[in-house]
Amino acid sequence: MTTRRMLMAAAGVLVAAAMTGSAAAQTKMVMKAADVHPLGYPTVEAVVQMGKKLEAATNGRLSIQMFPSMQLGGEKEMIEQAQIGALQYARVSVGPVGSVVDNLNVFNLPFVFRDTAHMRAVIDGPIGDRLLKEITDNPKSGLIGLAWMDSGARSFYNKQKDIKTVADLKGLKFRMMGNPIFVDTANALGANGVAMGMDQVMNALQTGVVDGAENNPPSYDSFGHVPVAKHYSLTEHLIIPEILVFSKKAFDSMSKEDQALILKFGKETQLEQRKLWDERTKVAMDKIKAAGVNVITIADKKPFQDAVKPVWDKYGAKYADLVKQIQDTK
Ligand code: GTR
Repeated sequence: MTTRRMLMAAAGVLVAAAMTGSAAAQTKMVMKAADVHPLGYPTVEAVVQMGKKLEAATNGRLSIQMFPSMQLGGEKEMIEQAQIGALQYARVSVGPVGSVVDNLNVFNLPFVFRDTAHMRAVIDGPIGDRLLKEITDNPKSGLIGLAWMDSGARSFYNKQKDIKTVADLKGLKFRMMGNPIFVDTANALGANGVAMGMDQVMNALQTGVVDGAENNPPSYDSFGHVPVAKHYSLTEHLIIPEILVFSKKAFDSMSKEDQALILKFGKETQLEQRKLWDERTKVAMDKIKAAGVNVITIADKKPFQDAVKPVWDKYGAKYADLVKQIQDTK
């Protein structure tokens, strides 16, 4: 993280203690939240709404100031800021959190979920609860796991050509999120995976450092990549939930009552965000098609699933128990 960002992060924390009555009960806190997406995006909107609920429940004593659109950097930087307590809420993909709490990487394996409905059943059930708790209980994470959010399925888009088969991916350079599993996934498919934060992707696409990237329809649209990379193939190779985490350092400084509110309203965002997600996905897909993008449906994903076997050979065994439970989830 740059010094400038560190300073911005630290300066944005506004904690004013009103010294009448019990200090814990009276502490006014403007908590900072960050997201890589702009205002109005489902994950951002869900956290803004949660802030309003917190304000209403505490007569304005607890509130949230949202820093959208990568104002505080990429997700890796946001996680670091939450760990040191300079940021309270970070809404990030599970992708980068896998480097902090290893078991979360199970969600980062290609084709681990049958479809998005399966992913929802898993995050809403005991596996979802267990993994959120693992974040909170891990003494090294510095984070409290509050809720999962929806992020649909990720598919490849690129500047060069329609991708219909695995062979079509050969030699193309794709930006992947910063986690070795994703780079290995792109490589196993015959492409070249290049890891970078979202803050660098637009430039990399424009300058040709990469030929494409991969994401769900709302992100492909809202990051402004549609006009730059007009071939979109619904490979749906990764279905990675989003996660809302809270700074453990900040949490530990709060009263028990306030902690309970953070947990309760945090968890409620899981289903609230989902509604916003479904609406936004429809709108984004319509926009993508209206922009003249070739949206290719992949009827048979089996060749893609077969091609990523090396990724499963390399990482899968470690998570075998969780994978089995995921597969058994109806
Ligand atoms: C989006 C996701 C972000 C971030 C981004 C990326 O779908 O909402 O959290 O992971 O993808 O590709 O960096």
